[in-house]
Amino acid sequence: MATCLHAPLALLPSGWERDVAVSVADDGTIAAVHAGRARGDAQDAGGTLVPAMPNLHSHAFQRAVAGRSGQAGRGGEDSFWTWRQAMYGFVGRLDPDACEAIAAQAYAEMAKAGYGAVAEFHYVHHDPDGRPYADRAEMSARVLAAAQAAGTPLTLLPVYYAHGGFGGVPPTPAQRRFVMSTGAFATLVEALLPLAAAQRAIVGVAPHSLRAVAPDELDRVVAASPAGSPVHIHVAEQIAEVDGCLAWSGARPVEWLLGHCAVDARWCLVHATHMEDRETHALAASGAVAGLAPTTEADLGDGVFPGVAYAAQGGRWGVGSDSNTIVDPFAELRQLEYSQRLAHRRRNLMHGAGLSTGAAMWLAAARSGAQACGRKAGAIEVGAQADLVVLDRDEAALAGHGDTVLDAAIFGPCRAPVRHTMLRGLWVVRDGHHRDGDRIFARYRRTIERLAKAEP
Ligand code: NGQ
Ligand code: ZN
Repeated sequence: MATCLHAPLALLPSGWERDVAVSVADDGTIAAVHAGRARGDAQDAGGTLVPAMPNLHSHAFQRAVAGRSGQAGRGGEDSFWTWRQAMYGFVGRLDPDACEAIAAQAYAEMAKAGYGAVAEFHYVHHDPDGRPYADRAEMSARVLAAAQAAGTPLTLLPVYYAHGGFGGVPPTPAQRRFVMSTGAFATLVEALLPLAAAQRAIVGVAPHSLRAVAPDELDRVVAASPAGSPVHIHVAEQIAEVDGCLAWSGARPVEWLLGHCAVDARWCLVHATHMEDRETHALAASGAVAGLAPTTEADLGDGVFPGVAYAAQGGRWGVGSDSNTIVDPFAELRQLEYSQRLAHRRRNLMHGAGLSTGAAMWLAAARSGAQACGRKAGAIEVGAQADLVVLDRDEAALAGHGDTVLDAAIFGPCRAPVRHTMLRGLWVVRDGHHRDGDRIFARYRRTIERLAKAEP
């Protein structure tokens, strides 16, 4: 049955509007939006309405590694690369059941935190010995089942991974669970299409990185993508990666990618942290989305994305929870803006015309995040998926705020700004509780305790 919601304040593509009525059709899309309407017999939304934030980059299984990488490596030397070793250690113990349980917990947490659709960059395909499961799509099917359980609109990005470094370096034993031929990859993509369609999930492709994928493979992986679907790739996250790319090709990673692939609006370049001005300009002009994961990038010591220069060129960007060490779109936006403030020694840098920084960032990230997920979503407008967040009007940090409510939620003393979340027209989170959160958490707890016991 169609729903009509009414909110005293809502963030529409045009900015803040008062007394907004939103009709949601049975198919989970927005059928009508009207500002300046009396409530009538519409349902009271329960607070300010904003679009749910598409999460453009997740490795759901890494949720189980959160809080387990707090010890510096030997000699006090710790980095992205030692964290990766620790993370691979966990990969070695991940079985299909755990994959599903952990992903469901991560997706339920995302909905509670205000995320809508999720793009899952999924690369653990095989068993711990690197042998394909009897069903080659086993692990992908577990990710789909987790999204189904959590009510998450999923964009599944099976990852192609082949090498341990630039120039076709062979993969390490720890990477053998990720590796397959381009032929097997194309078969996997085909096999996923009907599974995904059954729950209205989208299938794209993800060549892991220029480190892990050779140029001819990159072409074949993109050719294997369903027409018009998203193409995501990690790029220029670490200085060692930039140096490795220069040594291999004479070009920087973003420069190489833009020079060798027809990068357009289908593409999402994840991280793109290290760019020179000409790369920043060229990426902005391509129409691709820069997939930022500011809290993960901070956690891993990646560097600072050139946000000010990129936004000045009209570059599109969105955010993702990536390692799921933090699952909170408000925190991602805060980290992004603060990184720019620290670098430029100024304030309110990721701003937008006529809106406060919080609202401008939310709108920009939601729109481009939806593009990266390959969905019509991320905006309260007719035809978009009804992925909506109701901010908590009983949260002290938000009290008394109108047009500044997102600034209070992002930059203020607020831990839990989200009250309700609607995904594809259904209330998945009510009063901070996920509709299936107890069952999902019970399974997660059993799983994580089992895996912790098995820790070497
Ligand atoms: C990943 N994560 O694939 O999970 C990567 C680490 C790599 C981030 N880059 C592995 N944040 O890039 O080689
Ligand atoms: Zn990633």
